[in-house]
Amino acid sequence: MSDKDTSLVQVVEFPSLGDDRGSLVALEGKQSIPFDIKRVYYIFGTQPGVARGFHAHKALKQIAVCVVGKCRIMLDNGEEKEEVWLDSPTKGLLIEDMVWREMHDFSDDCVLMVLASEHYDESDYIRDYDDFIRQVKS
Ligand code: T46
Repeated sequence: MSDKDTSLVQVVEFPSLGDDRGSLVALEGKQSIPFDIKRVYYIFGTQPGVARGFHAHKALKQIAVCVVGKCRIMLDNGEEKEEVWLDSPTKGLLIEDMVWREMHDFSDDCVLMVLASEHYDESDYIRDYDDFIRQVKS
């Protein structure tokens, strides 16, 4: 599943079902996506110099894909940090729970689509970094 075998950055390569008309990627829950998909959202029109994220989730798995453009994702599990560029519609990043995430360097055209294992729940967010570190260590 992963082309970089570390605990933090887990990249999923989606097969492109292209033909001479162009390309198509199909994402299915519990198949190419390793969970049932309960929610999809996408981030676009990000203003120059803006970074997003800066939180962790207590119990949420997500796959992030830049379907257009690119951005840089930083992941932090409280012990180590890793970065990855999302720069292809065939490249998904699996983000597990209790991982601090930040999204940086959005290209002007970036459309970042995220598939999530749970419905939106603000109480699942840890938005304070010191609080995140405390919860990871406990
Ligand atoms: C994540 C990263 C990768 C909703 O009402 N429903 C939703 O499903 C989402 C995702 C957000 N919202 C509201 C909550 C805020 O008022 O939209 C607003 C912006 O959300 P937030 O500031 O959390 O956005 P990001 O870009 O910092 O983080 C998002 C996701 O929230 C988060 O789960 O992992 O993208």
